[in-house]
Amino acid sequence: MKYLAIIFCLGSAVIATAFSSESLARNAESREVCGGKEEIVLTEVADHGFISSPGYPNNYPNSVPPGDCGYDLVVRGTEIDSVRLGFLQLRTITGDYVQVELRDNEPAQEWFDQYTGTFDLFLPELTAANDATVFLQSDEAGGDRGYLAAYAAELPYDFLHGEIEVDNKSGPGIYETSFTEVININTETGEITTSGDVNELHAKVQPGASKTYGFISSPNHPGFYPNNENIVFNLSGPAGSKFALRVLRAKFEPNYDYVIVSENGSTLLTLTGLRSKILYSDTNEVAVNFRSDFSNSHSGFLIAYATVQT
Ligand SMILES: [Ca+2]
Ligand SMILES: [Ca+2]
Repeated sequence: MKYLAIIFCLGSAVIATAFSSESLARNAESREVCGGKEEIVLTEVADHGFISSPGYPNNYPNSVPPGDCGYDLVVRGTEIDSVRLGFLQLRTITGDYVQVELRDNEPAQEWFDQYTGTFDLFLPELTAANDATVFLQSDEAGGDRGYLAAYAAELPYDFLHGEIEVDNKSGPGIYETSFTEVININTETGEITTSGDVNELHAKVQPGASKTYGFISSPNHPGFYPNNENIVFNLSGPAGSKFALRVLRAKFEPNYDYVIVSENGSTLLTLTGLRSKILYSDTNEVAVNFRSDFSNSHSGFLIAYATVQT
């Protein structure tokens, strides 16, 4: 674990692990209501994805008992040792809540927090821990959309902080790319098209379980991106919706490689490092432009996107 997220510390809670016959019966019942508790193991190969409340983006069910329905995010790898968690939407009403638990080793520490209300505009900061648990609890009546969160393993230290060799940057040719790849992502129809090689598309776009959200990344991420890249990701969603973007990883050659997020031609964000805050568009159309110059690359970026209906 390389840094601690700053969240409210409510003290350390002991997570019950004993299985009584009563809790087993309760778990069986909960699986019918909300799918039960799922363990997601992050490895070097499967290192990012989404979790959501049951039924998302439709309303979550009623009468979901605390702790029975949700996710344990567990990191098991020789290179990776912790997970980042970034919410893209979080909506509950009084009587219901989302609980987030973060646990670290060496020193052993634990935090948990509960969220009730409409957090779209002030979602929890990007958090990180050795492992995490997220679940939703609901009472017997009334609900909302619940939550959608992206997770990604933190990259090994060398990926994040390793020295990059800097070639001589003098002279012309820094951005003489001959081809701009345009990737169109439509979260209403689920259609994803590219003006480049369709066989390489999976290395740049990874749709989630629903067509309304997914990941975009620099080519080959978390491997090093190629030189001379110019990729425009055009995200469009249904009329009246907006986009939530969450940067989970970012590492570029300083000053020469970058990502610009724009809307209606105006820059919303120039990305050079990890940005912990959520980024919302005002409209249903956003462009994300990745550029790299002729030399020196790094692990690039991983951004989670989601169409958010408010
Ligand atoms: Ca409720
Ligand atoms: Ca470069």
